[in-house]
Amino acid sequence: VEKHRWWKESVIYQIYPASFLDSNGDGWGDIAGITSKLDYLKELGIDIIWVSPIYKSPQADMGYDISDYKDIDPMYGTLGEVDNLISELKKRDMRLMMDLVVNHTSDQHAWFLESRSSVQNPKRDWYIWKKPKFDADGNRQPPNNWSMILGEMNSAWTWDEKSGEYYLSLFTAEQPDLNWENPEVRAAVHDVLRFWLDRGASGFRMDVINLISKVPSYPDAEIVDPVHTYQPGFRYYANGPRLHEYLREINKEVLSKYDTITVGEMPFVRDDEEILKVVGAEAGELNMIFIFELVDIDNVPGSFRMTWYDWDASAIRDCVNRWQRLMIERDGWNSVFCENHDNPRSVSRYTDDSDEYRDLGAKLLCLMQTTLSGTIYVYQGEELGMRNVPPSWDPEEYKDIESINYWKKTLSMYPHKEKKQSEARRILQRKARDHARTPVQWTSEAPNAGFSSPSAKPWMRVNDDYPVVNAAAQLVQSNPDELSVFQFWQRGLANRKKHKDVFVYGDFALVGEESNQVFAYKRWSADSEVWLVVLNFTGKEVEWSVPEDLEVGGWMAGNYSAGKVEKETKGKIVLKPWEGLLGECG
Ligand code: ISL
Repeated sequence: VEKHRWWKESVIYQIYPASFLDSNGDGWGDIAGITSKLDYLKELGIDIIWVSPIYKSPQADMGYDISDYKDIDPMYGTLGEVDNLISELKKRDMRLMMDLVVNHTSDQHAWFLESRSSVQNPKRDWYIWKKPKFDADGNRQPPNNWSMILGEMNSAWTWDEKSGEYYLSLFTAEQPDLNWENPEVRAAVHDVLRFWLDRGASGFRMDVINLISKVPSYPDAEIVDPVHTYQPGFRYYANGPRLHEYLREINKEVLSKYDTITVGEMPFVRDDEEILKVVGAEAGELNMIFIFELVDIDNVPGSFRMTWYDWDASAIRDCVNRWQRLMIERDGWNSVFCENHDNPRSVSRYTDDSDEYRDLGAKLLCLMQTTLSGTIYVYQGEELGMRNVPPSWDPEEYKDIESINYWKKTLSMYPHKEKKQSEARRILQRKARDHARTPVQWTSEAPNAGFSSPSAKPWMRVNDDYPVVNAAAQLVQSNPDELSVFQFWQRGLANRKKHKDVFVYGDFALVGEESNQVFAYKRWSADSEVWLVVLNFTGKEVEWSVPEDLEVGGWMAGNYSAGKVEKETKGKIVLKPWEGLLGECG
């Protein structure tokens, strides 16, 4: 693995600005709120913050629908406040990563308003417009059967009555896809990148960047779901024919002239060779990607998010193993993450978020992430073990456009079917993006947990558990024998940096028998000891045998204890529910 790259060793913290910290009492988080918490983040061990979109936006999809790439939405602040944030970051030797959303714009972006205004407009071709098709009965139909990603029962095409054509809108009708085939569009995007790099940003998280090139014939997708009219079409727009050309062009025109970090969101693609074309050391495209294998672990394969699929530790093991190999054996690079703003809370999803196990579960996942190769991304609140919203919340509390579309569609399709509705409720309770979007719980202060002033009404309801789960309670070490989730992360990140030859750049191998309960691996480098990580991904006591060829000197850390762990180092050991161990071997 190619060493000594700052973007490989850095720890990134994702901020979802609406829910981070509200400094002016309007119920929405803001830039000044972010700036006021930089010391907290520094203390945790963070080097870079990635801020989800703060540009001007009608907020149809919480800022992932941008109407001006070079200005800030007033609800978040001003360009001057971003400059101030950047200089405060620099003082602390930290950096800023912007969120670049250029597969689509808002339907209120000036480019789209022009494009929509008439078939002759010079910007018509900046978006993807197509004539309707007609069925046997003469009814108007979209150009193909692709479904919408954030409203999976709808068509991906939106009808424009005025010009008599459809435009492609893969995510929602408010997010028309840009036409990257048009060189003017690409030049305009390059210009946006330069604007932010010149202002002092250090790089970009690139939203669904692998969807920018579509198969030009726009073929119908195969039917995977006969109940619905529209079908997932990602075979025809994920890693399309010109993707690599476009990415290399971004590099040549812009990135190569700066010292940047780039991470591309890359859903729907699992092919090793295709991935290495993007993130291989010599690829010249992106530093790393977000691949969704781990966070899609409970989706029905081939489907979108609003589905349920059972999984166990062996699925985690297979997925992590594959990724560690791709990095280490083939000199690729990648990101390590369990959470983001599009997924439920990891402690609720991969472990047990009951009062008894929440703390242990969060630490188990921390132990795993801080001992794997890849650039680490911590999502706001993950360092506190924040959990999903309680099942008792009514679907009306959910604010995300995807959840709202899904719930509305369920009610309209099954108005009298209680069973269908409760199934849909159950899916929302497990999978909705809202779970990660509740305000960060800073203190135990009623009613807004320090996110906003007590008299404000937060844009989204605060999770009921804030009196127990909050940052203030976790910053103080009340009991020297016990670490909070925050302190456990702090230690984990520090240990990773101290032994970066092992945990960032080292070798990786699975350990022990294949198991659907325990996931164990070892890490080492040329001149280091071997480290052993053992993770019990069940809520039961499980017996596990230390392999005979591993001489475990001692268990250095574990999620049940603040210091050295007293446990057998040879033969059969008993792992407690959700127990994770880090051992040093001779
Ligand atoms: O649908 C998915 C797989 O089930 C998603 O992972 C999908 O790829 C993802 O939602 C893309 O997310 C990004 O782009 C969206 C935005 O709504 C998300 O918040 C953003 O992270 C459109 O910009």
